[in-house]
Amino acid sequence: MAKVYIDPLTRIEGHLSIEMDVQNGKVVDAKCRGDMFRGYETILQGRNPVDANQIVMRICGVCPVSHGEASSRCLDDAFKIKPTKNGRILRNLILGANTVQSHILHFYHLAALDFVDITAILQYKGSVSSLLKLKDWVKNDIEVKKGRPDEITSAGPFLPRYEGNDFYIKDVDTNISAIAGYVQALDIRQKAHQMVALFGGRAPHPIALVPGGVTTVPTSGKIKEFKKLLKEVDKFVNETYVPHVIAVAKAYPDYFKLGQYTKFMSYGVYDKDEDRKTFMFEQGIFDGKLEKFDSKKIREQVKYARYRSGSNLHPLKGETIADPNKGGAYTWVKAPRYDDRPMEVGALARMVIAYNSGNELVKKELDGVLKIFNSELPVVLSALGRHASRAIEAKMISAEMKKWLDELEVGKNPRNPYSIPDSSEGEGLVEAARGGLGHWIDIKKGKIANYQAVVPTTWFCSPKDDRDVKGPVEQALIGTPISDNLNPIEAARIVRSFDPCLACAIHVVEGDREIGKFRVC
Ligand code: NFE
Ligand code: MG
Repeated sequence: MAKVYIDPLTRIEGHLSIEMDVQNGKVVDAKCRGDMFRGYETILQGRNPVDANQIVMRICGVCPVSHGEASSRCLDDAFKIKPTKNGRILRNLILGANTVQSHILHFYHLAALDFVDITAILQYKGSVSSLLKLKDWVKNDIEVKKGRPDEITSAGPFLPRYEGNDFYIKDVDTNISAIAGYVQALDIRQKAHQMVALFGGRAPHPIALVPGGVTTVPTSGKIKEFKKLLKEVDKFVNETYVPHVIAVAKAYPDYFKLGQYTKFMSYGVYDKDEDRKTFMFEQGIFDGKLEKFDSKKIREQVKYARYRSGSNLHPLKGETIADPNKGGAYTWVKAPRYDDRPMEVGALARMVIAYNSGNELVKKELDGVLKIFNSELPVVLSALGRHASRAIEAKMISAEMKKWLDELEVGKNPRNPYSIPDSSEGEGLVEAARGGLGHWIDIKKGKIANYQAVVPTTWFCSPKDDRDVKGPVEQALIGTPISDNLNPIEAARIVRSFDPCLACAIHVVEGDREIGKFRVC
């Protein structure tokens, strides 16, 4: 049996390492480690409750919108208010623009280079200046790597890379097309950020998300500008992103069988009413069959996490007491469980729950994908299913955003007023790009007595729980074939298909510590 480490796992947000036992070319055991500690939940204690909104957005630069939205809803609940109709729609639009941006980021800039051969750009014969520039960068990266094969270099974004004969797509045209998509995606993400800023005040940390709605009054000028940007983003999603995901899926059909997991949770998202009763993507639990979601069943367990907080607490009573040297603990990520079960969250979870809830739009899109691959639903519960779900979702959200813009009431009130109660409790649930995000607040004497965030990556990158049941990524890795222990690209593909963000998952930074040395990936 060999120990195989990916430390750190690059091209994700934050620091994650994976430890695997590999026997006869297959993963037989896996540990998912979040290697840094931050501490936002403790920073919040004693502050004005409305400050939470702006502070929690600093948890992450990739999904600040979702933290701002979860926090606003959490304060809505604690202040006993609801958003106005405009406030609800503007929140949907800001979140939608951020999610589409995030999915494009994940596919092209975080995951694609596990499949696409970046060195194919050296055979590019065209004249697009950005691609010619890229050709020079890649050439330079290869030169640097030749001189210092075992060192991490900061020469460029593409190296070090996994080195193996059969790791990448062979067709030069497909590779060059995907690489052109990689470059174009940078520009499209900027446009999506501009969409966030139009109604959110700025990006990436929008200032307009507040309890009761959004501070930006929708004007016809802003709506027109948003529509213009959306048209370009929508075109890219339909004509470039979706076809590239299909090309990768056709080249790597095995990944419809790898990285499987079968328990899913969604808090429901893109609210259709101000009471959060109806959604574009439904709320629910799927574990062989659909179940009704009940947030009272959420707990965080810490047997293997570096905390001496009480274990198995509901987030309203949650604690964040760091214990860096705790015996047996192997991560800073807690183990959230729903009714004692580790749940996968994210676009795939949203699609599976919507599909099983009878969502006609999702059914049409998912059935379309299954038809292309001549397959049935279970294949979707896999690494490729996660990529496909993000692409489908980006397409659907882009289409839906056009309708939401038409539902806005020009010049009308985007938010309801609030007053801060002396004591109250609140819960704010939203679906971030990476999955279900929950914030909980306990207000005493008008200040934050306790604030807890349970984040998507905490769900899927969780360690073993109090009953020694592994987290979703750990379980999904078991059985993965590893062709070369020094280049475990197959495992990296599985982990990355979940789109981990450790900055979100732990929300704390331990300074003065070497995060790790690595020579793979
Ligand atoms: Ni830092 Fe985040 C998203 C949230 S993930 S990216 O999406 O919430 O755990
Ligand atoms: Mg937390």
